[in-house]
Amino acid sequence: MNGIVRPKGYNVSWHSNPDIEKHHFGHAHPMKPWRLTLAKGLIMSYGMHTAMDTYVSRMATREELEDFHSAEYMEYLKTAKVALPDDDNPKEFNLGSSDCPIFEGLFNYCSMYAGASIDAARKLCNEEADIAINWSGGLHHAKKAESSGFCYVNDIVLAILQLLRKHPRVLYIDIDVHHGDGVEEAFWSTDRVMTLSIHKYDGYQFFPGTGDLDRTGPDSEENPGAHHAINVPLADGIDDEQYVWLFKTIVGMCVDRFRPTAIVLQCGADSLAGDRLGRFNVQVQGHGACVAYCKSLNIPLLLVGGGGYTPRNVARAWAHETSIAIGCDANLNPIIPAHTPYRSHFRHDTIFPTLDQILGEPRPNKNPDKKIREIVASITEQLRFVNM
Ligand code: ZLS
Ligand code: CA
Ligand code: ZN
Repeated sequence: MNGIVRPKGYNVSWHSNPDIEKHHFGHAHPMKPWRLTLAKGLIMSYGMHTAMDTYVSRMATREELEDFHSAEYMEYLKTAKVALPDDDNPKEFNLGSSDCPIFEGLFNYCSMYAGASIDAARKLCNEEADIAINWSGGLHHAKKAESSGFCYVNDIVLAILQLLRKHPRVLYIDIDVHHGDGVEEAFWSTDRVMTLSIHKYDGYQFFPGTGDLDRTGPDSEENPGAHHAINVPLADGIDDEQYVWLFKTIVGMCVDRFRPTAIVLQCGADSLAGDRLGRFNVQVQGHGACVAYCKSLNIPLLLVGGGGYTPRNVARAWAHETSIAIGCDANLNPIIPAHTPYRSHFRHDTIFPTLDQILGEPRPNKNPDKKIREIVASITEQLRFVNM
């Protein structure tokens, strides 16, 4: 069991539901809810569940979903019939495209991952948890009345709306390799939520094609949301050293200026090296260092999942990040326990697979240090316009 002990006076709540993991987007689709089963197996084989308050998440109600989504879209999502995806002929609300297929149990799947994020946020509001975790959430592209990029219901927006009932200011941070456009757009016009997304950006080709440095919120005198959207566009191959330095520098500046009373961190694991859809060279250590930095701020923290398309590495990252949340990361034996379910999936690399070593073709780093410093300079300037 690696001697996992429950941290004294510090509560971590873990929200999951095995029913979520059983859904299938379709044979060739990169999004595999089964990666959550792999992550859960790893977390439990280390005994980490014994150090957290664990909850089987419930389905969000229609009323809760309609806190953000339109009633028409939710009705359509609930009644949509399974059909072959058709990209050339986009359906209503973008449902039924190859990115967002209609599959068996779709509405239950969405209600469950949303219910988990809402409950996790409520644990933070009630001060029953210091950190709340929902690895099945983090579906940041969904819009009020549109599915987009494998996301149908925006659980992050719903969770932030819960946090705003109690918290004056929420900082949203998104380390998925894709731009967190749905969350940014939802809070575009308020100064109570600051959104920060770090992502691959190349103008228009890489999905969703938004998130340039100068996209900072609607710039008008009357709009309180101006300057509250922060975007960090990066090129392929960024490594741990640059990524973690950027993360700490920019998050540090945002916290100093905005003084959030709660933080939501979307931990999309497609920013890891070797991801099937990603382009970065971030390691499990670097990805986890972002979580550790947020924890060190001692502000109520909601951790959600997101992308991640090489399941064994997604499981590694989220298990490692769970260990950081409960504070046992330094004591874990890096060799994956022999009794871990599906252990053979981790053995692509070595006979003794470890939690932190991932195999991935190193991608050439196309991010000169000068560019990284220019990004920080530009955001420093932007933050001067945020009222303290
Ligand atoms: O952030 O790039 C696109 C849109 C297209 C190209 C792909 N075709 C199929 C549809 C039209 C312009 N979509 C992206 C979406 C990425 C969403 C990331 C979600 C998140 O990580 C949060 C959860 C995209 N990239 C790769 C694919 N789609 C993709 C790759 C392979 C396949 C199989 C299934 C489906 C069709 C063949 C598909 C999509
Ligand atoms: Ca991102
Ligand atoms: Zn992504």
